[in-house]
Amino acid sequence: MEFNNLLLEVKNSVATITFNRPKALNAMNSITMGELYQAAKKCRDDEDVKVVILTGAGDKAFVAGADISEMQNLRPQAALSFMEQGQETLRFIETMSKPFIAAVNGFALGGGTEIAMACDVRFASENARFGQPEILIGLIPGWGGTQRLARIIGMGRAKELVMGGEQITVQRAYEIGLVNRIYPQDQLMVESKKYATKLAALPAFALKMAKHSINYGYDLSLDNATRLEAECCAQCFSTDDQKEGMKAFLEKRKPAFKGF
Ligand code: CO8
Repeated sequence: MEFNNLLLEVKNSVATITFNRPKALNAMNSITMGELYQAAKKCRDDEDVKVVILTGAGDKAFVAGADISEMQNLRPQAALSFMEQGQETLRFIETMSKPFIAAVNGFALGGGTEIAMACDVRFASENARFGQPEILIGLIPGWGGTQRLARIIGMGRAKELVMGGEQITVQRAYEIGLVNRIYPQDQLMVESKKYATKLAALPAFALKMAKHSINYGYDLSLDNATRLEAECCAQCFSTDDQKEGMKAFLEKRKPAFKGF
């Protein structure tokens, strides 16, 4: 499948999707968002893909937001369609059975922070900057930013960022739990791929259950959420990988997981 604004590479069980409009700092227009959805589906359906990395082309930006030139003349209904397209795509990524790593290599503003937040973990380079600056152009976030940011960093900090529109450094993003790890720019992809390769070798069904339990348990009551967790954990006992993992532990050897 050929894309205009994305690159998709699959190597050693890891897919890398690169936003590829560096001249516009990888700003997301509707074509790119559509391609992201298609690329994510392709990764879901490709049995060779175990983990997906999202990153941006160039050394300046991950994604500098939704494309302002495309948005400037939208009427509310068309704006809503663009938001729905983005929200569906990001929810698809967030709930897909395979892990997603955001390798944030520069500006992740507005829609860029929103895309990163839909991923399971966020690694970032030392020059990365985050923020929800929509308020500065007369908007609020529309691709889940008001909701995921509050869930990840807490409501008080989310309100500060969304209402004030300031950018924050990667160090601050790390302090407030928005970023998991910081790397020098030239190490970001090396380390992201290393981590992805590590995940790719883990039991795929258990990884899927881990993601599912956290995603779908988060907004439930503790009673229902722990029940969901127990059901997900119980299902792992139906896999060969659970048997192999425990057997290998008891035999003091490395497990050979098959992915089911
Ligand atoms: N949209 C379109 N073009 C962009 C964007 C963008 N978000 N960001 C950068 N560009 C373009 C610039 O216009 C410029 O193009 P050109 O060379 O043709 O003039 C090129 O990228 C380089 O940008 P700058 O010259 O501005 O580079 P600087 O290093 O000076 O500044 C910044 C970098 C700080 C990242 C700056 O470009 C900037 O502030 N960008 C906009 C950031 C922003 O406001 N993002 C949020 C957008 S709104 C959003 O994401 C809402 C998402 C969901 C809502 C959907 C509703 C329908």
